[in-house]
Amino acid sequence: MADDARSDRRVEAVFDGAGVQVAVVAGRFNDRITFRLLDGVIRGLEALGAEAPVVEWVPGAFEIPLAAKALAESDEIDAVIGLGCVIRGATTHYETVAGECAAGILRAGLATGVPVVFGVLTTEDLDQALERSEGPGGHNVGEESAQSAVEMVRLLERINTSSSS
Ligand code: INI
Repeated sequence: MADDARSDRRVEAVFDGAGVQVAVVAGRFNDRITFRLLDGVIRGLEALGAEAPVVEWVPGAFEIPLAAKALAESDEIDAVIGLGCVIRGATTHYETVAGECAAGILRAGLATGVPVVFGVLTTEDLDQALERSEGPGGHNVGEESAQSAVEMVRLLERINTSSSS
């Protein structure tokens, strides 16, 4: 940005998805929403030139971290995206499901060194979830997650290459 005094030193994100293989772990709970997020991931990856994703389904957000870690350990996978939808009004254990899912996704990435992206909606109600999982041209957290996955793959490649030379 022009008004940012440090902008000349900023390292720009790289969104080149060529050859990047992403795996998606999607929760079936609230799948009206998670299918929409998955559509967003597919659109996002295609726009960046990445491979079509491998997709695995789990019962709900709570199960995403374990499957994400297993996929991240595979040599064929460059990044994992967890897709889920936890709606506060729909559960008495919203904090537990959403919090443990977030913590587990973070741990899966830290344990494997592979980017594991948090594409999980945590919303007050269904309307908010619909607003964040829109079709082409609209706001879709799945699409943003695809961008985050590719950005992190390229970032770690750069860091790992420069630290090994
Ligand atoms: N899972 C979700 O993905 N979203 C929710 O809103 C939700 N609620 O409301 O409870 C939910 N629960 C299921 C949970 O993720 C596990 O699948 C289940 O507890 C079995 O371990």
